[in-house]
Amino acid sequence: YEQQYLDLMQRIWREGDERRDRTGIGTRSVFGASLRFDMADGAMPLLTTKRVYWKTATREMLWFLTGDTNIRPLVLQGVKIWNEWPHARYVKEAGEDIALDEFVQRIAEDETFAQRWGDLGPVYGKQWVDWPTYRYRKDGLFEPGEGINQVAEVVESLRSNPGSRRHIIEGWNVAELDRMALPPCHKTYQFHVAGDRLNCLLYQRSCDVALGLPFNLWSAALLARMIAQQVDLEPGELVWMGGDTHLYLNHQHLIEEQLSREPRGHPTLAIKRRPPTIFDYRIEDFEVRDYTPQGPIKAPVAV
Ligand code: THF
Repeated sequence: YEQQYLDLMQRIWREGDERRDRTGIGTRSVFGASLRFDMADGAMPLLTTKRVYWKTATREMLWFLTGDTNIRPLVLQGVKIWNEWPHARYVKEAGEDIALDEFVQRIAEDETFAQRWGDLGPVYGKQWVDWPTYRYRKDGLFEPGEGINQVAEVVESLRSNPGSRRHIIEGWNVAELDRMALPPCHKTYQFHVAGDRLNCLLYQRSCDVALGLPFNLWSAALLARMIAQQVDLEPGELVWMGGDTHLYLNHQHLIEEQLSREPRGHPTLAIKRRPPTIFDYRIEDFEVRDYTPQGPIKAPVAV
């Protein structure tokens, strides 16, 4: 399976069309790509051709499930992957040109500052567990309704109506895109029951293949594993589909290094406890086995 990832990387680098992107860095890109991975027997799509920080990605997933959209809980756990966006906003809106490290330290130390500047807007967590609704009144005006917990509803629908074709968690709330630091990339998750197995399909509108995709694949498989455990199904297939699937031009060293390496072994994930609900998992519940990756390859994230 990892070969599919490396083949995709190679194809984009060789044949992708070069285009300027929102960040100004430039990418090579293909439109429309897919990967399939069988999660039977605990297997996980965790790359071995570079070290992937699966605990970081897992902490991010657990943070999504809390519904939080402020980076502070991540910062306090040493997770840095969302820091660039609030920092860029702070520099722009507060007009104070402070270094990223210093900004992050203020987020950690000053809760009031974090509330003001650490929020990403109504991104994944908010839409997943508290999608806002409204109700029309008799006078034609509308008032706020109760938020929808899509994750809880999918768990419930998988139990009560496994054959449904509507087991969907959607991040793309059209009405709120303009308040998000970044509109969702991994925007749609669909689940599907086949016999005693739970399949998961992730559709991602835009994909940073070198930095983001290793995380996105792990996270989607992790979510599928947690949900499968909650609804007493075996892990099935993970299907990944990408829209604009790209490599940033400043990731050349990463790409060349990674393409020179061979995949090595088949890591698995053990979940050591069965928490009472999908919202009760903790980082200690997860143990990765047989993971002997090659070294990490650092590269800058495009903001
Ligand atoms: N924007 C861009 N340009 N790329 C992305 O991958 C991306 N994301 C999220 C939102 N916007 C994005 C943020 N997720 C890393 C990993 C995931 C990210 C952002 C950054 C990253 O730098 N990973 C490094 C270091 C990991 C670490 O220090 O823990 C790595 O080597 O993997 C994709 O959803």
